Amino acid sequence: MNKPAGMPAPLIRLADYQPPAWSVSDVDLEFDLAIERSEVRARLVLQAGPDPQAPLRFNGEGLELLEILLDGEPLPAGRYRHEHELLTIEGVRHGQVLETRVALAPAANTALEGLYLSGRRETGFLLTQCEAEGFRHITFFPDRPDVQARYTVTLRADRERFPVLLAGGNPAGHGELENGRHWARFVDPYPRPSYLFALVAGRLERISQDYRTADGRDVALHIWAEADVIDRCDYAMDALVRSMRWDEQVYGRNYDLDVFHVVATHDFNMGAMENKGLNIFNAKYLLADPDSSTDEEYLHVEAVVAHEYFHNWSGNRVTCRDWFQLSLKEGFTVFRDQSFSADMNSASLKRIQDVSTLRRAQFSEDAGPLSHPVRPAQYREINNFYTATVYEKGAELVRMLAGRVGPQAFRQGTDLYFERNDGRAATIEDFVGALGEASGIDLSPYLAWYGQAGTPRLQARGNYDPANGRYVLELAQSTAPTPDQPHKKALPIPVRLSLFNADGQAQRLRLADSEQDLGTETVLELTDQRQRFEFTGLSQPPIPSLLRGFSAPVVLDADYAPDQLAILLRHDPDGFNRWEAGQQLALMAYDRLYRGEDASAALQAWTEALADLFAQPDLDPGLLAELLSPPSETELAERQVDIDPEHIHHLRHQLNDAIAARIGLPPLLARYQALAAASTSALDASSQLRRRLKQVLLGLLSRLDAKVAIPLAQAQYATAPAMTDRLAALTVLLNTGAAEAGPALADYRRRYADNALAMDKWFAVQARVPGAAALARIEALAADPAFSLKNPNRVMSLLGIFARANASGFHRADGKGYAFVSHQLQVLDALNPQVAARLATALNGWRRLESGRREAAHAMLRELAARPQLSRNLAEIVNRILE
Ligand code: 0A1
Ligand code: ZN
Repeated sequence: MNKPAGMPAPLIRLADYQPPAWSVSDVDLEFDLAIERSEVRARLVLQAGPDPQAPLRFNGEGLELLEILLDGEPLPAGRYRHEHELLTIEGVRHGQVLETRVALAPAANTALEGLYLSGRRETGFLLTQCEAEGFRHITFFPDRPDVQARYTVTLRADRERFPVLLAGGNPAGHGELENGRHWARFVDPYPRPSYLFALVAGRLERISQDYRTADGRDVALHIWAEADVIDRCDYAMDALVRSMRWDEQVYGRNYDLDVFHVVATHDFNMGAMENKGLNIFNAKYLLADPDSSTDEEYLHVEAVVAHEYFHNWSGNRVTCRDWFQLSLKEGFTVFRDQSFSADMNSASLKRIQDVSTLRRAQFSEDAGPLSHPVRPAQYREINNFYTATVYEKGAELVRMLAGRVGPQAFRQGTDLYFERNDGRAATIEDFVGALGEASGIDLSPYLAWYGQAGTPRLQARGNYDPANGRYVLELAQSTAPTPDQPHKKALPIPVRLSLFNADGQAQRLRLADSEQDLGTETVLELTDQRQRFEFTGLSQPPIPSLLRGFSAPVVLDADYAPDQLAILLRHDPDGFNRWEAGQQLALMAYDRLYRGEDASAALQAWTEALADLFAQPDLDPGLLAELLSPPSETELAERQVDIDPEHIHHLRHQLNDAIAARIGLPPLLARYQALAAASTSALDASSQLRRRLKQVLLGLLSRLDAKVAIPLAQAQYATAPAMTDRLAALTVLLNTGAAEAGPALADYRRRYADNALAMDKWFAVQARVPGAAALARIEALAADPAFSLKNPNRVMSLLGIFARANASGFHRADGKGYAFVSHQLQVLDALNPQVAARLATALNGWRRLESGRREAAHAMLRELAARPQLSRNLAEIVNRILE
């Protein structure tokens, strides 16, 4: 299944888009399934494109062609060619039926794309993954999303070995065959692209629930998993039902088949997949129980279940014309799942977490050579574009559009979009156009956001004139050049703002030349490079609270004084901007510490405000936990060139130390103990938030006085009622280097030896431990019999965490971290190119490292690029990083 590159894969460009020369209206698939060798018969009704004389060229990779017929007649060898992963036939006619029979080897498929085996040969089950271009590994087909066809799928297999047979669509019969075999048929009434095809076959258990849609359809919901984990699916079912209701209520979208299947697998390259009627999930995002899942994992399950379900409309009923439009379904669906989670939990905490993720994953992606627009203009390997930019920044763009048109017009716009494009393969213009039409607002300037890479910087400078009570806010934007885009345009940037006085009161807003009272919050739209906005009627110099709710995905550069930010941190009623003020203060302190300057003013303003907030008994514990957490090392590193990750790691410690010292040991301890005494495994939101605060407090205590914190962590580990507390305790034991960490790790391993997802966390928690000893620990773990390069979750838990979330451990000055990962990458690439490519993105920032590390990383990348056997996936990433 691996695709040796040989020569570089061709560059595919958005500008070259052409509708398909030959399309397919009806697909009839028959599978004879077995672990080692399966056979697929496909009957395709051909549809001519604009030129009926054009040759038919269908994709097909790794297929053993057994038979080929046209209108029932075998095609002679001279009538077709099968080379370079294409099947070419000249002289076919509209309406003819092309029939092929091919053989596949599922058990040998380690790339986990196409038809493959999950688990062991003796006990595992078969499943498929087709997005983006996996269907061509199953049969010959025009494997592109603008070919939409009606599918009938028949599965045949040994009943004993494969008692459960599932495919997307409605069930359309099943029965017995000779020799202990059986069959099942499925028909999907909705035309759909090939990437949404799926089947599952094997020994699986299920939980089920009946559901009636708002428009009156009775749907059977089934969640399937292997017997040992089926009792961990209840939360996913609960989340599914809530997602379905929410989409009915908020977007007016109903489910449209009689059955909805969800299946969990431990062997999956990504999070989950929205196949029509048959969602397939990485078990990590479906299974949950208090004993082995953290609170954070519960939130992920809720979000991913919703995400995949929401794709049924934003993705399946309306799909993408081509893969350049990927964010049409992904950005919109992430926005939808974010809104759902915000409605289910605390909206401001959700916003804080989403913005943190964006900054950590997307801003850093955008700051290196892998930077690309939300709608990329070109790619060599589409699987490399399932990125934070397409997903998370894409969601921010939808959020901006939604904010611009307002909630009512947004709903009218999405209704129009779904209605007009139902059953079609659409573009981003179709989406933005529908919102524009429904709202009567020209949104076309926002299209520039989709085509322009890089994170804009928004500069804000304020000037107050006490003589006339006027405040002039000057806003200016700039975006640094990115690969392929040396010149950047001005983008429309919505700046939601309030103005506060020194007592922390929001002022009424009135713009000069206008009589209108805008209330205490308004949105300014910066459309040019630079604009001035003048507010009148202010009796005191105002403190601007800018980009409230993070109204645009930009980096803000405002000339705040520490005291002004401290006022926002104490008083801003908007939870997000209150947190943001604290982050800005932390960054101000960090910048000074980094430059070796006096940081005391910023540190003092920040920690004093935090200590006061800490003392407020009624402050939401979840918000407090976030307030007490400085920006991540990745975010801090964004601010520098010549990065020394170890230095940054130490500076971040100093920020934590400053918070801990200011609050002081007795209050921290008292609060921790109060929370610990009330520990339960309850999953309600408030219990979760208190656990989160407890975890942050234990971390601060460990900075302040390890001798106090270690016994607390040890006790917390021993008595933890649920995984969140257990893992938090283990983290502190490991990070403090406590001798007690060893027995705790051994205990954890004994307890969870048979639980793959819990063992992933055992690897991850160790992979995250910073510092010089990290590499030796990782090497030992990579040699552990429980480690396997064949399982993507295990790979990401150890190597992914090490390379992407342990900067001080990975970016060693001696370059040995790079050498180790390079070796692993080469072995991994031969097994699973998608996962290898994802791991390699950890080196995106190499150019901004200090010179010694830069040289070492550069040498490693050049050496890797020179390897002859690299997959197309890894080759593209390494070459783009090197460009
Ligand atoms: N569409 C899925 C993500 C996905 C993409 C590619 C995959 O295999 C290469 C698998 C899943 C989603 O957004 O959930
Ligand atoms: Zn998605």
